[in-house]
Amino acid sequence: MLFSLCLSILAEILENRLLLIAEPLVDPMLSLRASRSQRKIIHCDADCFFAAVETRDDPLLLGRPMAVGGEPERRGVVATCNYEARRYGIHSAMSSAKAKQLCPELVLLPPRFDVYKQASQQMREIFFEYADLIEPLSLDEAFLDVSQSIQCQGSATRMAEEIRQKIEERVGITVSAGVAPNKFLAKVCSDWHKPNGLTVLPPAQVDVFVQALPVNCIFGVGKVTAAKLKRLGIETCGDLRRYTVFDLLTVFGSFGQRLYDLSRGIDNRPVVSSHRRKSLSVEHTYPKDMAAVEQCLQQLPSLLIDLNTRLQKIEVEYRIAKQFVKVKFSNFQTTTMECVSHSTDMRVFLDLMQQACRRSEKSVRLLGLGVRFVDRKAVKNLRQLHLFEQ
Ligand code: TTP
Ligand code: MG
Repeated sequence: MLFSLCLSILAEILENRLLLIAEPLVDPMLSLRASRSQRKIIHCDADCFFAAVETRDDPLLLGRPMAVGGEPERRGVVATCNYEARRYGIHSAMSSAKAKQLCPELVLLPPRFDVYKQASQQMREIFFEYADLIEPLSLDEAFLDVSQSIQCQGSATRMAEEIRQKIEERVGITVSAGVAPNKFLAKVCSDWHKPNGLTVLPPAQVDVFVQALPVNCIFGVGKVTAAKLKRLGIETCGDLRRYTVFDLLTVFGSFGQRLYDLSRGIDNRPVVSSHRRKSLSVEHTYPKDMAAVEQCLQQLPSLLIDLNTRLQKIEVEYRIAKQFVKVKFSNFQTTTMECVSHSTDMRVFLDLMQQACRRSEKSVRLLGLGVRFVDRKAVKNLRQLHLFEQ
């Protein structure tokens, strides 16, 4: 018992070794405690997930450019493609027609969600062999907090290696992983040596690593914010650090705080096991663009049936706060409209849809309906407020 405890402490010290060496040890016990409180997060992300599952089930696909997605004739889009296809410039969400144009020999397969779900479940079972705290982000991606795990003598690096190996053996696909002291960095790391790579960022290397990181690695920094930052001469996290938190709050609002923290590699978000969804929606791309608003409105009943069916499948505790509609026009411009509501009222959807469709002269290629849910925290605060008032 004592021996394994010593081993686990030793493994932890080794993993944080650079931290211990780099910082002058004023009080060795204090530093040891600090390193012990350091979190160890693993982020796993399967490589070209749907495509990998298809190749596993049909090895003839090996080495050939292939994608999973909708038919080009029905204006389908690519869900994902293998790395061979990516060399042609094909990517997720590209229209299948464009993908075929870029690579005429592309093998395009329809998705088989049940099979992907099964593979995802198998992956999750392997994650549970190493951590209790698992936060799935999607079918093929999850964060694991292994700070308290005693497997592999507590070495997160070895746990990540074993997880990757077991998934390859049992599920038949490869997974890339990142090991770091927080979620932000673990996710960046899992992408660092994709596909089939493992990247470990020890605490002592965080500062140097983050300094050189391009700002678009920060979640929430899309093309628009990246361009805005570039105009200010900010391209890396190191550049961001020249600004005070007040500067960033002034320019970017509350997002400025996140920019300030993440550019220093600080991310205290915990790994949360049950991820609550914020909204639920259904959408459909039509085989032919619809020019008349009335034609769009006629599609609503069937969309509403789909939405209600999906709503029935989720937990009852979700309470609706808003209804919204989405319209994508023929030029791919998308608009949404929403309003406060506590149900899926057809008249409300009709009204929102009418207004949304009129926002452009263009014909319509996609329609969507959805609901946003009440934030559980907000409900709790409200209840507390009522109690307080009473
Ligand atoms: P991702 O992990 O984003 O992509 P990927 O696993 O295919 O490729 P990578 O190696 O870059 O991780 O998404 C996981 C699966 O989710 C993907 O295989 C298909 C599906 N998906 C869609 O259906 N539509 C999308 O737009 C994206 C991004 C993914
Ligand atoms: Mg993936």
